[in-house]
Amino acid sequence: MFRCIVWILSLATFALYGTSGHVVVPMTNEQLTEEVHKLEDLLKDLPGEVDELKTAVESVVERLDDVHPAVTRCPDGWIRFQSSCYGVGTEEVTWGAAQEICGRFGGGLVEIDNSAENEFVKELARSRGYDVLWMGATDAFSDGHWVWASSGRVVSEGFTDWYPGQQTGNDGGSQDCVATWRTCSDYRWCDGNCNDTHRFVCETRFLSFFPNDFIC
Ligand SMILES: [Ca+2]
Ligand SMILES: [Ca+2]
Repeated sequence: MFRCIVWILSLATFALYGTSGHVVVPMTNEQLTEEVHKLEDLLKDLPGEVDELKTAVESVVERLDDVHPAVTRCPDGWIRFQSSCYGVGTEEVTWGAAQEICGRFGGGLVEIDNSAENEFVKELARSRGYDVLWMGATDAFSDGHWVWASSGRVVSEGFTDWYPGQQTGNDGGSQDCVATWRTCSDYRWCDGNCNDTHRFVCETRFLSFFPNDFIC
């Protein structure tokens, strides 16, 4: 990603000033088209580079655990899994209220990145005997177009676990918020009315919870 940003800045600088530092004649259409194609190629590589960065961060965090375990702590009562902390809200609230509560802890309703995290969240519900847990995706702004609300990531571009037909239907009502649901084939994803009240799962990165006395 950093490489891409540097490239964009370099391109903008070159287009305005050339290599001499003086304002020059703008690039021709052909030159611009060629540079745009180079940028498009770089953008295609971004998802892979983001995954590499995530892996690198997790590796650094594991090392931090050895050096100073307190650095990677989660808020009291939260559970660590991979590179996040998870809090299960035990009160039944609307989807919007749940998102607001998660925000007070610097996070949001859980966003599922992979099958391991999905299974972890399902087990949070199973082990507690909870039928439903709100998660962080909504299609409130465009029916059937599901987005993870905190990050803005498009749900269909990553891991999904929809119960068949759930991501497109509204069951005659307004079902714009997603939850892991016991009755949806053992906690697969179903949509529900955002104003219904359920328990919920928050997610936040644990690195934002540095202890007050931590000294670098
Ligand atoms: Ca996540
Ligand atoms: Ca909907």
